[in-house]
Amino acid sequence: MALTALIFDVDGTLAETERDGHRVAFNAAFAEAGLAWHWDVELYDDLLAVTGGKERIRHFCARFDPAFLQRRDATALIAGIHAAKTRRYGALVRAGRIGLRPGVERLIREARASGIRLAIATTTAPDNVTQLLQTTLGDDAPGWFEVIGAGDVVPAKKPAPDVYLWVLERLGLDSAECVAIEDSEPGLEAAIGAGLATVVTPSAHAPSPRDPGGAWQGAALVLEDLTQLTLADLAALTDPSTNH
Ligand code: XBP
Ligand code: MG
Repeated sequence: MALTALIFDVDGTLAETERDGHRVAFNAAFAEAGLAWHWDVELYDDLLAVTGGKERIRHFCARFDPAFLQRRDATALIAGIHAAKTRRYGALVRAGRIGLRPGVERLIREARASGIRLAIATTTAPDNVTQLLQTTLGDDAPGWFEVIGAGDVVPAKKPAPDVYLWVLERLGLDSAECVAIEDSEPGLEAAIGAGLATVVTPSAHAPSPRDPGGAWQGAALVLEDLTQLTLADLAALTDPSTNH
């Protein structure tokens, strides 16, 4: 089948957002709420195994502050902390603290110029996607993406395939016509689970395969970054005659 659409992950794929973006914003939100929690880089690397900010906070509490989860209003409190974190993250992005990874802008612009449809499948909150695209690519950039699947659009976040299936359904496309671009092990698992050929550009911070022998199993291509990736390479991944 011909390549019809590219589906991008956001965090770790479009930009290295985690260590100096999301992590910093979580800590600022914890301080704002008067909580003594602090996520250093080492702890955060570990917590990244759980995708989704609210889910990550809950997982942290289960391990380090179980009494917090006993509170009757724990779910609302977590939602409030997460909303503050989203505001803090947006401010960091708008301040220009997060740039796109190498090759991302070129690939997006080439795909647009060639009529390849674009979409996003991410775990992060919708506001975070809008802010990042507008700050790095321009105010109209969110509109370049025909479908944006983000945050809580599906209850089961990556590594479940649900957000990719949600995006494919709205694009009205079969997975065989699309390629996903991911950076992490949960992201790869989600994309493969939806039947997508997947290019992985490993993030410096997102979860990598724990077993080095099984590194990025199932990925169609693993690249350091997107600088050398062409539309012809991507089209080959959707063409069964090339035997990928
Ligand atoms: C990214 C995530 C997100 C961010 C935080 O995963 O796991 O949870 O760390 O974003 P992916 P929110 O790159 O696979 O989308 O706090 O907005 O959830
Ligand atoms: Mg990612």
